[in-house]
Order: sequence, then C-alpha cells, then structure tokens
Amino acid sequence: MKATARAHTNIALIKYWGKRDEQLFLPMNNSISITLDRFYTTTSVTFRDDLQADVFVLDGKELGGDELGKISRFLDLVRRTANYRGFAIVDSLNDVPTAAGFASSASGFAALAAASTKALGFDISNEGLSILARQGSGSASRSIYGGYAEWHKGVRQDGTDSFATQIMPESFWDLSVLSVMVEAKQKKVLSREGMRRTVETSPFYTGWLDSLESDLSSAREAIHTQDFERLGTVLERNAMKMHATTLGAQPPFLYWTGATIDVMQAVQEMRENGILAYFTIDAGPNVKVICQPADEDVVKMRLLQLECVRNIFPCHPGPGIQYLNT
Ligand code: 2P0
Repeated sequence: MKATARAHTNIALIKYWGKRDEQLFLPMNNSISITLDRFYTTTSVTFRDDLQADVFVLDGKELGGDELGKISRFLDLVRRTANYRGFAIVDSLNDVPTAAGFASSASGFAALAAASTKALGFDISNEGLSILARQGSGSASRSIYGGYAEWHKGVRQDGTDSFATQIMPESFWDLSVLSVMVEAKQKKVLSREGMRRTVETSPFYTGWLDSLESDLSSAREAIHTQDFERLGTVLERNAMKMHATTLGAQPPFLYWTGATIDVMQAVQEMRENGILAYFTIDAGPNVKVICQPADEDVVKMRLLQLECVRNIFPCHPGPGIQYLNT
C-alpha cells in the first residue's frame, strides 16, 4: 500500500489561461509545454487502515489547513475510484526552488497522482493519470509526460476527454530553458484568481481565444520540424497575448515588474544582434528565456550582466513520471 513517484515541472509554450469549469479544472483552451529536467517533486504515499485522517509532510514539515485540505480532496478522488476508505501519509520532497518561479503544483500533483494510484494497485493509463493530475492543478496534466506535451481541452462536461498527450519525447529535441529569477517576492494575484478575473471581465479574453488555434498549430509544427525560430516567435507572442488579457480585467493587473521588462528587452536586443533567444512569462515576474543549447552560455552571460537578475537556472527537456523503489 506504499508507492513513490517523481514528476518534473513544466513550462508552457502556449499557455493555459482560463477555466470553463473550476471544480473539474477544465480549461478554455489547449496548451503546449516542455517538461524540464532540473526541477521535480518526489512523493511517497502510504495508505493505512489504522489512520484517522490524512497526513501531509512537505520537505520534512507536517502541514495542515488549506494545504492538507487540497491533498485530502485529491486523495478522495483516488479513494472513490478504488472504493477504498483508508487514509494516507503523503511525504513530498520539492526539488523546485519557489524563487525560480516554477509552479510546484504541476510536479506536485503529477507525482501525487502517480504515487497514490500505484499505492492502491491501479492499472492506469497515462491519459487516466493526466485526467487525475489535472484535478489537482491544471498544469499537472502535462507533467505526466517527458519532453513536449499538449493538454487537450476536451469538449465533454465530465472532463473525460481533457488530458495531455506527448507531442515528442525529451530526446527528440534539446533546447535550453533559462529560468531567470528577478524577484523573490510572493506574487500578488495567484494564477487561479488571475485566470478567473480575466475570463469574467477582460474584453481582450475573446481575442486570446480567437487566436489560439493558429498559435497551437504553429507550435506543434515547429516542434515536429525542429524549427526554433518559428517556435520562439510563437511562444513569445503567445505569452505577450496572455499578459495583455490581464490589462483589460476589472480591476486590471499585471504580473511584470520593471525587472521583467529589463529582461524582455535584453532578449529582444540579443535577437537584433543575431542570437536567437525568446522569452515567456507565467503568473509572476520571473522570465523564462528559451534558446538553442549552443547559445546557452552567451545568453546566460548577457542576462547576468543585468543588475536586476538575481539568479539563472538553466534547464533542458526532462522525463515524465518515474516510479521509484521504496
Ligand atoms: C500554464 N499557468 O499553462 C499557465 C500559464 C500560469 C500561466 O498553469 O488553477 O497552477 O491549479 O489549474 O496550473 C498556473 O496555473 O492553475 C498555470 P490551477 P495552475 O502553465
């Protein structure tokens, strides 16, 4: 009744931004990501008949309140499917520096989905795991797979067709993803709230949805043909559009700081000087800069010259779910 699994974080090239069902975590649009090698969560789940409640230990510290509540609600989904009533000890280690600006919820819920189903002896497909992980955090649906993945929004109301699939494995195409840390402060508008506000109030949101199919097909084709310039162009434009929707929300909000813009401009200047580098930004001020591995050192050196840059974590495409012996 015990299993351990590891899942890696991912970075969206075409963003998930907006839900059509908040309970089931059903998105308004497809998204495309790269799973990264460097940051991951390792989770052990032990189901025991003698426990009176679930226990959640994160990085050696027992957590209660909201954090435990999210884990317990997620385990309820697994228990319901397995028709099992016992509680569990969930022991998680996060090798994801929060300061690097990666959502540990993606690796966290992907690892929890894999470890909890394995502990109860489920025979579950990757798509089934992706559907389950999605219900902990949307972006977790993509962390089931290594390399390049696409989360299909699905059309059904029950979410049974809303899961990710792999576009290409990590060995197919090596890219450098530099996580550029500019700011360690807690973000002001959490992504969950930011998405909701944007969908409900931003007049720019329809523009986001209307132009998504074209971004998705460009990104898919660019990955299949290893066309870096095409991929970079579409991922940067897609990030800009996502952030533009927040400016139209009521009340408006912006995830960028001055430092974010300094990094964006440095990336655009590098391109003017012939170095192919592109940026993307999630629901916070840090920037991810994507370049070809041969340019990684020069891009890193240039960005480190900026006064606002505190640290840079270079990443590459990484693996999907791994089960570890316990
Ligand atoms: C993404 N983000 O595609 C987008 C881009 C942030 C910006 O997925 O509410 O933690 O748990 O489903 O997955 C971050 O949001 O949100 C995110 P929930 P999640 O990576």
